[in-house]
Order: sequence, then structure tokens, then C-alpha cells
Amino acid sequence: MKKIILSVSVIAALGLSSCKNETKKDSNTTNTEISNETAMTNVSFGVRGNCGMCKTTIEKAANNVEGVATATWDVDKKKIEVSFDEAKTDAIVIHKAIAASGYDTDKVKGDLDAYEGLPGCCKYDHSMEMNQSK
Ligand SMILES: [Cu+2]
Repeated sequence: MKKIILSVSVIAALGLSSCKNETKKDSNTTNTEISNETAMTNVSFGVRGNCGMCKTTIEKAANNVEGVATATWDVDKKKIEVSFDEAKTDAIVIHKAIAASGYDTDKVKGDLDAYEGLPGCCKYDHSMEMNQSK
């Protein structure tokens, strides 16, 4: 009788240890997925501009940077929100790309030649307040 109880408990122990192994595999997979998601970095910073055409130009400039996933400029707040892969690019590269299209950011001044080439309605005031919170 004792032998039977012993062998049953051995089988039970084997069953438990194999379950543990499976659980480990599952949690490893989950961790990899989470780290892929958190690789995206979100930044927001001030960018001067006037209208919907400015919005198109600014967002296009940001989106053309390799590693940028999304870019949304807010015409009222004079502010852009960018989501990018930190392994591929850096926030300052995005500032420079927007500045090259003629627009001032809170870190890099807009290229003046590109500014001169902007449509009249887009020639924003260089003293405009950016990154407004209203
Ligand atoms: Cu404009």
C-alpha cells in the first residue's frame, strides 16, 4: 500500500515540474512582447506654425525621419507629439528635420531659406509663443 502511495506522489511531482517548465516558457514570450512595445519613445515639444498647411509640412518632415512611427502637430497649442523608436533615431534629429522644412522648434531654429519658400499664410511670427497649454 505504501509503495502505491509513493509512486503516485512521484508521478504527481513529475507532473508538477513539467507544468512549471511550461509556465516559464510562457512568461518569457510575454516579456519579449512587452519590451518590443516599450521600445517606442514618446516626446512632445513646441513647433511654431499657423494653419493646416503648416501641419501637413511639419508632420511630413517628422514622419520622414527613419524610426518615427507617428507625429501629430496641434495648431492651437503650437506643439507636436512624436512616437519614435529610440534604437533608430533621437529627438534632436526630429527637431532638425522639422527646422529644415522651415519651422522653428523649441530647440532648433527653422531654416530661413525654407521659411521664405513657404506659402504666405504659413509665414508664421518668429516671436510666437510655442508649447502653449490652453
Ligand atoms: Cu500654414
